[in-house]
Amino acid sequence: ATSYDVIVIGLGGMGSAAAYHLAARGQRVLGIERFGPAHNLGSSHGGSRIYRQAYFEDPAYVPLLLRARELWEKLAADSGREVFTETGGLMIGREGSEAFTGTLRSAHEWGLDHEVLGAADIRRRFPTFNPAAEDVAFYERGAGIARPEATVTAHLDLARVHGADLHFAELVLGWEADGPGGRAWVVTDRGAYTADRLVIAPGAWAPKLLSGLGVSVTVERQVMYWFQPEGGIRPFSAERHPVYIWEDPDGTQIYGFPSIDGPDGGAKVAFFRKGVAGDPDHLDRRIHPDEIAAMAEYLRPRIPTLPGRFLKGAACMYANTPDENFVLARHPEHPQVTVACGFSGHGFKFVPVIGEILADLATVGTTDHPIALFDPRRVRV
Ligand code: PYC
Repeated sequence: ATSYDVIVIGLGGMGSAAAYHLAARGQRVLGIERFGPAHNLGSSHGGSRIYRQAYFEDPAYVPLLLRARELWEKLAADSGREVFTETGGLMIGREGSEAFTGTLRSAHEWGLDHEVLGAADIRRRFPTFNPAAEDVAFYERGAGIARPEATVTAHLDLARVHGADLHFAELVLGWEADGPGGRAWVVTDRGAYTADRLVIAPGAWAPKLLSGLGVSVTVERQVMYWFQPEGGIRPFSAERHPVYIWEDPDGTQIYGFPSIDGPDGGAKVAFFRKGVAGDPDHLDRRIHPDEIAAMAEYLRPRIPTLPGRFLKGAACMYANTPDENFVLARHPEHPQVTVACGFSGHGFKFVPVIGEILADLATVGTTDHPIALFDPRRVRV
């Protein structure tokens, strides 16, 4: 079997970042991906992901987001690709909501710059939105858009520059690890490989490739929608329009983006969660008329001009843990194996820092980044 320092299984958002950070540290890296580079069959496609700092999910994510932002800038400079665009971000909800009050809590805890807007301020500053009188919003200037395909391509290109071998259209059939301190082995449909360390970043294939973690990962089908707004795209341009998450009193959240694909590209919007269970090998990739109608109907009272004309949709997958926190750790049963999974629909904004953490864990065994929240032993389900 051909031998490496580290083999990375899965070259989507997280795996491609790990391959780059490991190769840049001088490790001999093999990356293996079942599909092509920057493909659209997993969780890292669709042109845009939200980046935000005042994190309602848990303030413990904030230091990682601050480091991620530095690394987004570095990745853009090193690759010459537009991987990140600052647009500002608006979190709309009621007092007490996750989107508003949770975000504010993080901002206060970490002293993050922000503005609080009432319904009239929201309407004046961002006239595409039609909030209820009781809605309030948290605005942060440093939020923006991370671009998944450009990011994966940038990390893959840079990994190659640093000497990584990257294999595409190669299916991992299985992996094994010898006892503690021993080597790891990977068998694919094309060959067998061995390495001192393994990094497994399987995305939605986590339930099929990983066992013994002690935390369950379940796969959810999600749909992204692009609409051409009524009255034109101008009010949705990235110079005028923030990324946003809008939470209803019943807990439903939508999220969306300004228009970034030119005058005919529309603007993207989606429900955050509320998906149905999916199997990554048999995902329903069609976008059904009733789904489009439900989204358009939901948008009409809230962002009235957005659902002008439906342009296209795309299905992707979340890989959810029970508490929606990531799994990022050495494998509890195999210290030479590092795992990154369960990003639960909110991982992409962290991609560059996850790559750095995976490189730390795979080479040194520990990291200075705060990752206690991602220990697979935190929940037993
Ligand atoms: O993490 O901001 C986010 C997000 C919004 C929708 C899916 N993820």
